[in-house]
Amino acid sequence: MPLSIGIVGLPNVGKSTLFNILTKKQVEASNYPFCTIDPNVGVVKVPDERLNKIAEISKPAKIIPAFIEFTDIAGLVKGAHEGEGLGNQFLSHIRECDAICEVVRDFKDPNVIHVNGQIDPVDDQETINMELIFADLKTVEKRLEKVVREAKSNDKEIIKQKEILEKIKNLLSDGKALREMEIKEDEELFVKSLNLLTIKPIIYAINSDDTEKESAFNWDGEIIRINVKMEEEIAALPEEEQAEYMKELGINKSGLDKLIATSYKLLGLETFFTTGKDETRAWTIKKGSRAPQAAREIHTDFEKGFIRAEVMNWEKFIEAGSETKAKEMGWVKTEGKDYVVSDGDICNFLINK
Ligand SMILES: Nc1nc2c(ncn2[C@@H]2O[C@H](COP(=O)(O)OP(=O)(O)OP(=O)(O)O)[C@@H](O)[C@H]2O)c(=O)[nH]1
Ligand SMILES: [Mg+2]
Repeated sequence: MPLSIGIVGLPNVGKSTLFNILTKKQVEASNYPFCTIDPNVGVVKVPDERLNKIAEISKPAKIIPAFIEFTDIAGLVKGAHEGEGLGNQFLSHIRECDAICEVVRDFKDPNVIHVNGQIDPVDDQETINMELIFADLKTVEKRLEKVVREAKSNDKEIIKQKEILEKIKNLLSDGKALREMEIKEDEELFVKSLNLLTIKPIIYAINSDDTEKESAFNWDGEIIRINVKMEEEIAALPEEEQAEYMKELGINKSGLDKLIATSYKLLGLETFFTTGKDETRAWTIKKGSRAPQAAREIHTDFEKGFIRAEVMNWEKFIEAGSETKAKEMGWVKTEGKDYVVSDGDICNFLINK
């Protein structure tokens, strides 16, 4: 299952427009707050130039990219954590995502209403982030009440949980997100189990009519400027014409591709490849995965049946021009079950079936 990124932000900042061009799947995007009520999920191809270069050599019947999932979540407003504007429902959609893409408006357009009546990215970011912090605070306080009651039994584990919860409560009360807290190894499991919103990695997509502008924001995540309207125009063109149009606009890479690639990295994801006559394919793994876990991506049985892997770096494959040649050069290495797969490896797994 692909990992998912929830698109959040104030109403009318361009979330659905961004989602539509991400997925090319039509959901309602109109100049009306709260028009998106159900979350919309779209599976998005992760652009990767390496894949095509590998395929040029293997000439496979099929090319299959890696995927991540984006969810279009309706606009949050001040008070969402108290249920304002269907807030609780939307917050629960965010809870199901692995990371957050927060769209912040920095474009002027008198035809598009801003909920607060003025363009102020700093204020908007704070509004949204405080809602997420308040929502977490509510979760933590509720849990703390329960744990305080149980702590009377002097159970060591419960006492430790109480300490962790108090630490998190203090941080959140200071207006900070949980992603800013250093979490010790022995705290990790419990903290994860709380399923809090502000621990999720975050990427800020500033929807801006000036993508050259420096972003001097001191925010706790990746920041990308993207002109959603312009990306919409690019995406509307036939694929052959897109590059030409981008050249005219003086941009070499679509902001959309940058956003997808950054999101993928933000999730701690890496890519390995398999290639042959049938298909050249990109597979997604968590950074640091060992060969048997990588093999599992292809088929669950492959982890148990793993014997060994033949591995070569994708650039070496291109340089060699064929698998045979790469083998002759000694660039194909045999690796065992402890091998940590690197981003860009081309793998061939030998499996005991
Ligand atoms: N000028 C301009 N208009 C934009 C831009 N991005 C989006 N819009 C317009 O803003 C309006 C709202 O966009 P949506 O994508 O529906 O906004 P949303 O964030 O999904 O809004 P909710 O779902 O109501 O929270 C639409 O009319 C868009 O065409 C932009 O970069 N520039
Ligand atoms: Mg929307």
